[in-house]
Amino acid sequence: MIEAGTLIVKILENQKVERIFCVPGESYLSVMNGLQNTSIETILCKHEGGASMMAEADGKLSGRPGIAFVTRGPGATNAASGVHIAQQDSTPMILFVGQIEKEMYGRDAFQEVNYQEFFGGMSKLVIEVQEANRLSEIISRAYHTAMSGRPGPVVIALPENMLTEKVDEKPVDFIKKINSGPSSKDLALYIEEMKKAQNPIIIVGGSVWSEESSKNLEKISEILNVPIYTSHRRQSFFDNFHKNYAGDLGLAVNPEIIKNIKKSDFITILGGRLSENPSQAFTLLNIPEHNTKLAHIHPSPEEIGKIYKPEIGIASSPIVFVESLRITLESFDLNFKKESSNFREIYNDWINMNLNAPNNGVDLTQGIRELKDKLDDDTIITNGAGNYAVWVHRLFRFKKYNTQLAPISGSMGYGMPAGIAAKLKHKNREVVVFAGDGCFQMTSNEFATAVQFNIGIIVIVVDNEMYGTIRMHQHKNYKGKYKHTGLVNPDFVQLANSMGGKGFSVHKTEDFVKSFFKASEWSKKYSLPTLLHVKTGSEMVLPGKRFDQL
Ligand SMILES: Cc1ncc(C[n+]2csc(CCOP(=O)(O)OP(=O)(O)O)c2C)c(N)n1
Ligand SMILES: [Mg+2]
Repeated sequence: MIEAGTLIVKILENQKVERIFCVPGESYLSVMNGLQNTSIETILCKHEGGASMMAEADGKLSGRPGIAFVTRGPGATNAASGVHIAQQDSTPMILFVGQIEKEMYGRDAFQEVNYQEFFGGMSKLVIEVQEANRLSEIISRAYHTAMSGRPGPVVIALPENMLTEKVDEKPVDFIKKINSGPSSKDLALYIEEMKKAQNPIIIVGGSVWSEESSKNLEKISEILNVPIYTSHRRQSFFDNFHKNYAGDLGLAVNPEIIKNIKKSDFITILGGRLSENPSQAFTLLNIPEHNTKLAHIHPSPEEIGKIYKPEIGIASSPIVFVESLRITLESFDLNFKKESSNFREIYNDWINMNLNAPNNGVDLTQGIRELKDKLDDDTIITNGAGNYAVWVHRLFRFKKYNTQLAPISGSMGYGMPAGIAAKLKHKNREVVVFAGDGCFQMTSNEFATAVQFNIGIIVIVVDNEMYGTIRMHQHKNYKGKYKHTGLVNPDFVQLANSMGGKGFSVHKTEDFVKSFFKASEWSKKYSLPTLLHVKTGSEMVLPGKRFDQL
């Protein structure tokens, strides 16, 4: 007989969970006790928002649920930020919440929250475990739910007195991901439409991808002779140096990309949903019916037809779809000669465009341009939300799969916890976090977590002394009225030093790369985080654009 809390740990061991992210609480002491003696690493965070974002990023990297543990109402409400990201970004994740004792329900007991009501609208499943002997069944269901169809978050509430029950249950074995796939008829129809099309394009997105599927898509693009666009913040799903890569559908998008997509006579949305940002506020395609042919391939049939009515709808994991399509295409000798389009020229022009520099402060454009050429291909770049991220998305080029971790949900504060999760998973790779001064201060406390767990990441804080994105919107809508978007910042270098890492300041563009490598060396030597405080001034609002040029 073992305590239910220990059974949970054994179930997670069977799932090959490498680490969990948590803020402790007395409500789940029994699980914490189980975690004393296990191969699973426990990452103690400073805030449940950080813990849940780390778990979400872990899920993004592994394709299996990232795991977070938090306690009761205060922990769960703090953790909601990561759950919401998992929902919007379609990331498998399980949030375990220590719950009050069963006998006290409904009395507004200490820290009581109705999790069904609270998380109901932002998770795939919220479930409370009433009997310890059903833990294997419920966690098995949670794993299947989090990974299947459109992946997403599951919340499991664990009443305190259930956790201390003694049980004699077998922990459920490893739970495999169930994949949907295309029928041979689906594939034949799709290939038929590809043959007829003059200038087809494919837009890659979603979350069910892998290194191998990215390679399969390269092959497909070569055989079909089709340009590949990546969706917002999914730039590393396709090698940006490949001759068929055509650019990304992000914020502040290249207008030529929009023109090209609008000219296409056959558009494939592959894996994603073409949500608000990549669809440029739902203006890219007509809704519900576009005026040219549309194929939508998504792991969940419920997502197909939700917004766009496709000519061809295929409920398939994109991983399985591209594998089957590649094999089918390679077994025939088909000729897919298409109109030659100038998509690659458009992409290169955009990447290499001459962009105005600021009169004062560091020129982020030049800094990133110089840095990107010097980093290894497997470097992982993370960020949160803010205009600084537009520089990152526009100027970086991603070669290897899943080297970009950025929230589709547009959550500030994501870069720091995502960077921690990435470095824990890939200890020998460089991890670079980009954060605005506003963004960083949402999760800067997790810098101390990185110190505690010897996580040698480099955090680049882009300091323009404001919530620049919102200032930009003020400028566009209420020109001249800029109250409530200015920031009085701490001394970021001292902040990093005081937490036990090391801060470096960058005041001149020419010092950017030099300081970066100093920071990188220090991080490697001591296995501790470093911070690069980059003073950009407040002149530039977007790459190459001053406020007065908006
Ligand atoms: C959690 C969260 N709160 C608020 C916002 C709204 N928001 C979007 S960008 C932004 C400002 C970001 O400021 P900063 O990180 O300094 O980047 P900058 O725009 O100045 O480059 C705000 C407040 C958000 N996206 N996420
Ligand atoms: Mg800022």
